Amino acid sequence: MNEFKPLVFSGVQPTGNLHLGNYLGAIRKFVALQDTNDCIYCVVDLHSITAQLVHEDLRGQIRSIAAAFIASGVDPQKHIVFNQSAVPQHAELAWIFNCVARIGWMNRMTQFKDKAGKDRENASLGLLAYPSLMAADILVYRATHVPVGDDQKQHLELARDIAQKFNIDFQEKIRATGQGVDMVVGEEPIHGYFPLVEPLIDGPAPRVMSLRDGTKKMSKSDASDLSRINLMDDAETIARKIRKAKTDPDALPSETEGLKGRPEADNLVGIYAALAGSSKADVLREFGGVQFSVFKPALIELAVNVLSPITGEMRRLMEDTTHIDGILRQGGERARDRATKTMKEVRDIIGFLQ
Ligand code: AQP
Repeated sequence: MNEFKPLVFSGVQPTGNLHLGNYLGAIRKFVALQDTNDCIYCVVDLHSITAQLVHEDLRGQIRSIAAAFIASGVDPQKHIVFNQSAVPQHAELAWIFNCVARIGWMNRMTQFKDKAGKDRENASLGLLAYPSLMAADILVYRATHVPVGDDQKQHLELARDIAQKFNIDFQEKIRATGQGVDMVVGEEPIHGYFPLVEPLIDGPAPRVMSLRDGTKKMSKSDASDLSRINLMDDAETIARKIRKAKTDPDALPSETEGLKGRPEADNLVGIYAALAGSSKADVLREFGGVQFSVFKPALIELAVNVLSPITGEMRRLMEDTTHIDGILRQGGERARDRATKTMKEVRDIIGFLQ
């Protein structure tokens, strides 16, 4: 093998209502990438128990994420859609990566600091090791590209660090097994087993912000439901949330420069651009100089037009749990075949008895 085969992987946690940030930052990109790439999309249920152990309806949450993927346009026949816990090799590789990664690397993760809060000693060990499992999710398929929102950038850098340390520490053994790829790390040519993943973060809304505070990320766990547009919201709710979205008193600028220091305006323009498939500059060419009282109704119309068909299809899919479960089971089998091959090679590289 001379180079890594391009492969897209990404995942979403079943930890609550999916929102516009998850859709624009991740799921919409999943759909766009599937025409030109081999893709694996995962409901990362093992991650969902890191911050909160007991969930009222975890099965329902898992099904709703899978339904959102499919309702948005992911093709589960051409590509792979499955839930993480169906492929135990994710957890097996995560254990190995726990031994590759350093505690200092994990302690520096801003998501861990945010989620653990002040009482770090009381956070689960799983929450600290979360990025190690995330690296395993991707690398158990030796995936090369990962579409995510901007908040996951640091975790992907850590996945690269883990892959790099594994490749360097085991390089002689990798060469001996004949399963590696010639690659250059820094200036150094090495023979590595895991690719250094490329994050795919671009677009006009890589970090969708809260509708109540333009400096805070739109998030499932925000106490205020008005802060986010959920994928299951009906048209009336979407309209009410956008009408109530925080703004400043000025008209929209004509150029993107004018959005500096105006986080709420920047956010709403970015959302419009992402939903319309255009850019902030295009949106401002159309709406520069207008007041929010004019821009908000246009945004409501666009958001409802884009999201309503997805919401309707999600509802329809979730009524037939046998169908969704069948898709996940079949996807799990296909994913397991690939992950089994990787883990056989990884065990061989490390030197475990097979
Ligand atoms: N606000 C956002 N803007 C753009 N992308 C976002 N993503 C999440 N929030 C935004 C992207 O959605 C994908 C799935 O995220 P996740 O559910 O696995 O984890 P998360 O980032 O922890 O999502 P939340 O909504 O913020 O959940 P809580 O409140 O539980 O922390 C990822 O690609 C993520 O980047």
